[in-house]
Amino acid sequence: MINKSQFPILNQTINGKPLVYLDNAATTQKPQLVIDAICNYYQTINANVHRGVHQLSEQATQAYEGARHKVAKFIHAYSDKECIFTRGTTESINLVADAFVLPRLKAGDEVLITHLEHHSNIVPWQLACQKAGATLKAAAINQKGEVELESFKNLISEKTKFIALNHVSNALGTINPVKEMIAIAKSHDIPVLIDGAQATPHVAIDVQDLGCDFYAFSGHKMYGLTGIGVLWGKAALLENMRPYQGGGDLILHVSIESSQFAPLPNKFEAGTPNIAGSIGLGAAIDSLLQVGYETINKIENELLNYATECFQALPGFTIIGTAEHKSSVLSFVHQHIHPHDLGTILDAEGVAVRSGHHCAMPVMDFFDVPATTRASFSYYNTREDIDALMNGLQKALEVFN
Ligand code: C6P
Repeated sequence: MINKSQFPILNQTINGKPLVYLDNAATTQKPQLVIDAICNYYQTINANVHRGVHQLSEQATQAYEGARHKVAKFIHAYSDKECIFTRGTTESINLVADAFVLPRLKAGDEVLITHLEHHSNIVPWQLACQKAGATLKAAAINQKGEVELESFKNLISEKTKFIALNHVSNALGTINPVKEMIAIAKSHDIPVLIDGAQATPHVAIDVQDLGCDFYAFSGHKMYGLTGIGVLWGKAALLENMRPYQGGGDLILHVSIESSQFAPLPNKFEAGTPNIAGSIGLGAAIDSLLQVGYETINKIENELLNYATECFQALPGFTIIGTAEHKSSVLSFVHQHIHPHDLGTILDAEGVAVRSGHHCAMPVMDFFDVPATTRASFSYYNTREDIDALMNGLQKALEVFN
């Protein structure tokens, strides 16, 4: 049974109005189950992992590795050791750019992304390409905000050494046909990373079925904490990569002259990890699976359809991003009212949305807008929340008339 009361933060007023939280693509709120898991960890078993023989350290290690096991099952990894805990999607992508792509990239090579990417899936590739003298290419998108598959195919050549694609666009909500795109990449023998930051809260992930080489996601977008995320990679590739950072916990033996690195996954987890964050991510996975993607999709699709319908009655607004396959994101602009003004007026009504470029400036450039206002829905949102959004937008129209 889905109940907002399972998310304590939602039970408050903002500016004297009940909070309506529609900024879930930026970060989701945390269910009591996740909050309890963190409290329980700190109240009962807090200790460093992989280090002590004392009981607390063993319990903390068990809980930490238990969370890794949950992650592995959640994304259908071949094994737990392929799941590296990172700070989030951004760090996961940087890890691959630095430790896998850069050492294999030569002058004249190309890395391929799409025009729909978040900056976290653009800038690491720019940095790697600049260092290697390689070129970053981006497949075109259409007016609906969908990737043009012909452009994607046409940009692949023998120069293409790596492909990085988002699964779901944060700015528009487009769900990309990544399985098909991965198959195209694989027919050319090109390794692929999928940025799954916006996918895991909405789409069941099976990395084996997708056929990609790396999959990156963040805990906080899927009801877990900030500062924790995952890089999944095929063991054979991870094993042949150099460590991304040096430090404790990733070594077998160190002398002043050289170091021998620990096997996966420790090789990529230098220093004391985010133990509480990992345990919270395990609890977040439990809570997501308890609700189930079928229910999540049913609720979120209904909310998206209802909100899209409601927009027809609002004069002067345009929805940006009308892809056939969309997650529960509604990005929009008004012909006269700036997105930041819309965001401020909505905030006065207790409605939290995001206004800005959403760290996807190439998408904004394509649609020739400086920014959009973005409402992004979770399964804990209701039709009443959409009504509050619409009332807030009506107020904005009155203010600016
Ligand atoms: N998008 C948004 O409001 P981090 O910050 O590492 O957890 O995630 C980065 C990231 C990467 N890819 C995509 C598709 C994303 O949406 C994000 C984060 C947030 O849209 C914050 S900018």
